[in-house]
Amino acid sequence: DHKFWNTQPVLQHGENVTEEGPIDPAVPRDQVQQEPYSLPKEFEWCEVDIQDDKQIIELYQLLTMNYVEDDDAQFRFDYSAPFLKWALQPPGWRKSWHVGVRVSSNKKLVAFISGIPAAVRSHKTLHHLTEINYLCVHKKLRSKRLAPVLIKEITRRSHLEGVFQAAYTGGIVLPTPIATCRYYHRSLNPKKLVECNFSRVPRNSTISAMVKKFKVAEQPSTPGLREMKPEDATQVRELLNKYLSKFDVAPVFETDDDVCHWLAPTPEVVWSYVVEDTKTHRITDFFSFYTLPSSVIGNDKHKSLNAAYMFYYAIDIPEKEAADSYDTARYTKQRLTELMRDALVLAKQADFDVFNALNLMDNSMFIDDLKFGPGDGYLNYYLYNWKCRDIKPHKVGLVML
Ligand code: NHW
Ligand code: EN5
Repeated sequence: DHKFWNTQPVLQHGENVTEEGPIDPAVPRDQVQQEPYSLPKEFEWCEVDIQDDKQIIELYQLLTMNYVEDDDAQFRFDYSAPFLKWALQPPGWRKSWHVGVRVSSNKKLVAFISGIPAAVRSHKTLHHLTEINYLCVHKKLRSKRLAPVLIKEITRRSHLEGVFQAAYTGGIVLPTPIATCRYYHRSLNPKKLVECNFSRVPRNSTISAMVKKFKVAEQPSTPGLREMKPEDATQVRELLNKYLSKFDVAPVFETDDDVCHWLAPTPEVVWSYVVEDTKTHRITDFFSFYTLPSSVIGNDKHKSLNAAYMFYYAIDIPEKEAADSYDTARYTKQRLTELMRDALVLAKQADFDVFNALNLMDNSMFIDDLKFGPGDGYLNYYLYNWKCRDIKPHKVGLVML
């Protein structure tokens, strides 16, 4: 029983979806509650101005010490300040959706929630919705029902902007996931992963056998592979939107600006590559991954694990393969496996310790061949105020940071 979630416009446990659509109707702006929700008296609301160096560091420190951990509290996500600036300021971002809570007496930042605007399609409906992320309450203030107040406040601020749907993901199960994906991990630095207790040496193996098993090539092998440039945005947008159209939930990149923001390389944040056909100079393939280190909790030797996460990718299916669904699948598996093999090489060159991916999109086609193994974490996908049928992991085309 969920005292808070029971009151919210989300699919309740056991409810069937007969028709997709909103749960609550949209409300005109002048009928939206104009005052912020009340906080317990020792706290006050603030907008975190992440363009201000002092405030982005306060947010970074709150999250570094208090954000998501794995089930055994061995690792904690350590989103960098440049990453947070990128993640929270896409085209159309709003300062009023970077919501903080401070202690009134000393102004210490103790809680946060954010929204960013996004165009996301579920089945046949295109939503201009809010993507919610970075919900965090300081460890010392847990279980005091602050999270529901943060959620209601970002909902109110979303309604004020005329947005009545949201998308969010989480490790925990709430009412009610539209999809559940599993994390997979590909070791790049097995020795360090073992020293951090991220992975173990199997009983029938040794460290040196593992080092050998997870070696990758020195250089990528796909002809025409190069870093993406902002000038590639138009072609990447077309290629990616077309590829994403086959999934049941996926973003729509509506402008070249969106593509430049999310998918052009950003140092230390996002890594993006294209394959330019050596003859026609057309872009035929694209892939990207992002940097998200984790703090290693209570380890004497290692303080941080440097992880790359698979982000968006797309391949062009040549006409002769596209004519037949069997040939399409075979081509996709082959082409993707070779591209992702190169992604691993590039990630290794950039000194990542591990390459992570979820079993969404077409990732299952290369996960085994490229020696990814299942992790102990799952990621649940949610839509707020929208009834939506269950979606299988391989039909999920949305990646949230
Ligand atoms: S998921 C990562 C969330 N953050 C963390 O896990 C960081 C570490 N944990 C914490 O900081 C990515 C705290 O434990 C948090 C909860 C703050 C998580 N989502 O204050 P109370 C996101 O950011 C419910 C949703 O006492 P707490 C996505 C819980 O079920 N609800 O707990 C965020 C319970 O309700 P119930 C969550 O431990 C999406 C109530 O909160 C939740 O001190 C947000 C307990 O509150 C979670 N991850 O603080 C929803 N974790 O009904 C957006 C707990 O079961 C919805 N709860 O009694 C859409 C809004 C926009 C709509 C626009 C139209
Ligand atoms: C919203 N955008 O559980 C974010 N990570 O598997 C919130 N496990 O790293 C969503 N427990 O399996 C948060 N090693 C959900 C994820 C929370 C973080 C999380 C998991 C994902 C993880 C590692 C470490 C486990 C430590 C003990 C794990 C095994 C790797 C091994 C490599 C070799 C092949 C077999 C698997």
